[in-house]
Amino acid sequence: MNHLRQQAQEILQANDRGGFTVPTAGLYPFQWLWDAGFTALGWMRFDEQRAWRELETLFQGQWPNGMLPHIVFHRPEASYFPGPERWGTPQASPPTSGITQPPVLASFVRRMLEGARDRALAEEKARALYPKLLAYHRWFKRARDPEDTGLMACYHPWETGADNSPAWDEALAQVPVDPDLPPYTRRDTGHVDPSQRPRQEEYDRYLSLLEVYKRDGYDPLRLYTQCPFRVASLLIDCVLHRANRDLRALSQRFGFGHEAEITGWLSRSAPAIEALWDEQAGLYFNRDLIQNGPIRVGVSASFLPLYAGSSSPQRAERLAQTLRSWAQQVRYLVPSTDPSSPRFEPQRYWRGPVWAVLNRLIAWGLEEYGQTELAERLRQDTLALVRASGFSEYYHPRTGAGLGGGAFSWTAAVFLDWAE
Ligand code: 9WN
Repeated sequence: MNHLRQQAQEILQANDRGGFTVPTAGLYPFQWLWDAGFTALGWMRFDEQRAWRELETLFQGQWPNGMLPHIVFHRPEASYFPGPERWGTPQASPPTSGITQPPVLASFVRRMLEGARDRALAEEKARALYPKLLAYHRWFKRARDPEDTGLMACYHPWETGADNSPAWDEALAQVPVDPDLPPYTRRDTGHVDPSQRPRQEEYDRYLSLLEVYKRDGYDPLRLYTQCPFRVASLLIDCVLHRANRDLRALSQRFGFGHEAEITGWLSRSAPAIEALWDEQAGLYFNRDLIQNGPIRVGVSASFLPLYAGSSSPQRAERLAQTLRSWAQQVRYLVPSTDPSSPRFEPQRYWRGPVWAVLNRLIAWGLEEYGQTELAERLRQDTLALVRASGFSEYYHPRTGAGLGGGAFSWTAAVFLDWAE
């Protein structure tokens, strides 16, 4: 295992661009929001100073309204599309995208603080990050849940982190392809076999949504009623619920005094997440906010209410049963789509492959509900995939083959954080 730890460290070092870590060279040459969170957990295992720096650099891209964008374009790079010109956001220095991603950061800051060897450094850094985290979470509540429903409106599959998940098929199909869509060349399929990436018709709609944002001046409240793609995503809502619990703990620890405000948010999000439960399916479903109905396809995020901590012990037990039934159909947990779904595609990105980061989040949840055997199974499966196929972006749940980009930062980071 030691040589793999060594290799994982070397991947983070090789992907380090001076204060930020690219997810992988070529395919993703900038800093991504939730990748930065996981990557910081990895850096913590061998260079704490550098770990904190990852997050500080990410926050250089925070918007004045508190939004934290999903990509920060620290310096120009032609190997990725769409870059800053296509996003055309008001944010110039550094330029950024105009949407967010699963807000793992407050939880990871708390975790980094609690696990730090250099306590004084961790106290100083976490205290300094706190106001920025609070501004980000306040933005979520204000911009994405103005009616106080407890669920956040997401405006793009990219925001959910699980871009081409079959959960978004119908909602995305409702997005009209812009008849004046400026021509573009995809870069992703130059780096990765197209059979492992989203389809062209999805990309046309991903890009059409950018034209809507630009026309609407990136006004979040206008998008709240006008955006042709609006979903409540378990990845955003469960991660945010958990992050708010951790933000509240940080507020208390440092004496910032925001506990009542955050408790108010939590009291709305917990029942709203639980209302996504489907008794017959034995899991949670995402929700289409335009059709106003559940999206009935099981995905790996369907287990995340365990990570949020909103499930009852009965529902947690039922989720564990559902996960065991998935395990009968694949060799490695957790496939990103229910393997019995007709939409399951074991090699295509978020339509079937296993992602180490989802395994990590789900396992945290399982542990907290006392499902230690299943949590350990997820850990062992993740380590086995790395041993068999290296540090890939994602893996085939039946063969264990490595898919997507290679020498991948968050996979290396999860390994460093999770291997003994
Ligand atoms: C768009 C960087 C990111 C991850 C996402 C993953 C993928 C980007 C893309 O790569 O998305 O954000 O262009 O495919 O889906 O979760 O953060 O690793």
